[in-house]
Amino acid sequence: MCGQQLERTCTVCHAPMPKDVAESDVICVALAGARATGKSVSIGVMRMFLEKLVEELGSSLDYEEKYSETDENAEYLKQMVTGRAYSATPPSIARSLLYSMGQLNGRRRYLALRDIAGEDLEKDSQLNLSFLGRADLVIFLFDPLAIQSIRDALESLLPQQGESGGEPQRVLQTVLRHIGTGRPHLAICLAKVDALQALAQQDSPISPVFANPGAAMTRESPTRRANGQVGYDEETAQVLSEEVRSALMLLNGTVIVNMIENPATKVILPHRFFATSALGDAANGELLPPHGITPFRVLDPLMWILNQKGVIPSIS
Ligand SMILES: Nc1nc2c(ncn2[C@@H]2O[C@H](COP(=O)(O)OP(=O)(O)OP(=O)(O)O)[C@@H](O)[C@H]2O)c(=O)[nH]1
Ligand SMILES: [Mg+2]
Repeated sequence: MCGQQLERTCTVCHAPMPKDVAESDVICVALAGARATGKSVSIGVMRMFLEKLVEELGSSLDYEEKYSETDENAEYLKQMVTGRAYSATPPSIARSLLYSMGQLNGRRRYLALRDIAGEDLEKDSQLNLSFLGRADLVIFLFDPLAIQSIRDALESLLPQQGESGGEPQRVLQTVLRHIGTGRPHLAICLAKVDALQALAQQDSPISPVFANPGAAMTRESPTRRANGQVGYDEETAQVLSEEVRSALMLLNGTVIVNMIENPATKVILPHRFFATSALGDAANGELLPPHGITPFRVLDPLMWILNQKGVIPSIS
């Protein structure tokens, strides 16, 4: 015995972990997608909403700086205050962020997030991404602004947008390869949906979808029971998933749907389609939208996994 205090570490990457991690429920969520699909912005915005949610559930959300690889304040939250968007996530790290959610529904809970740089998924990176197979949830972001016809239709409606990332189906292929024989839940998000909502009044094949006021994709998610208690609305989530699946197919995303519903491995992961917007409006170059951010359904994928893990009850 050397007398030194031993620290618990991950057996794969040797990162330090909290002492009570073995007795706790750690919910692991990885964000994946091509460059500039909005992964890092989503993490910053989700954090603000999660804080409120955990508070309403009777606990508190705390950032575990000691067990995270990044300065959350500087990299994920400062943009909300300064009005400046993030720069691209540097490759070769896949930053991990750990949050304590305290005691929720009778158990100590942690949330671990991994922010993968799109660059690492677009090229053949040497980075060990095996955690994708061990994650509880992989959120895959699909950027409609990367589709040239959508970008052209929105040209006069949006400020100049930055360069878009690589082909989503190739990135998804890489993600599925790293998932391997793992069985994470898979959330396929039609991100930056504010841009598509802006198309409602235009002459585009996708316009009727967003001009329909009855569509779940144009409404915020209900997160409460009649008695005011927080909950997950399974029925609406399923309707939304079907709507997004159809919209993806209209956006030439049939290959994406096929890769998930009829994978080469024959193993269909538990999956669901989502529509999210972290900013609620287009950023203007480096600056965030002038009226501030107005996120839309950004917490839906996390609500799904929190419901699946028994942290929040179902509404319907
Ligand atoms: N219209 C719109 N634009 C968004 C939204 N979220 C992010 N963006 C834009 O997308 C850009 C890229 O966002 P990031 O979060 O840095 O993208 P990323 O996926 O982390 O990119 P990498 O780190 O390069 O992989 C931002 O600078 C914003 O301009 C959104 O909800 N709506
Ligand atoms: Mg990023």
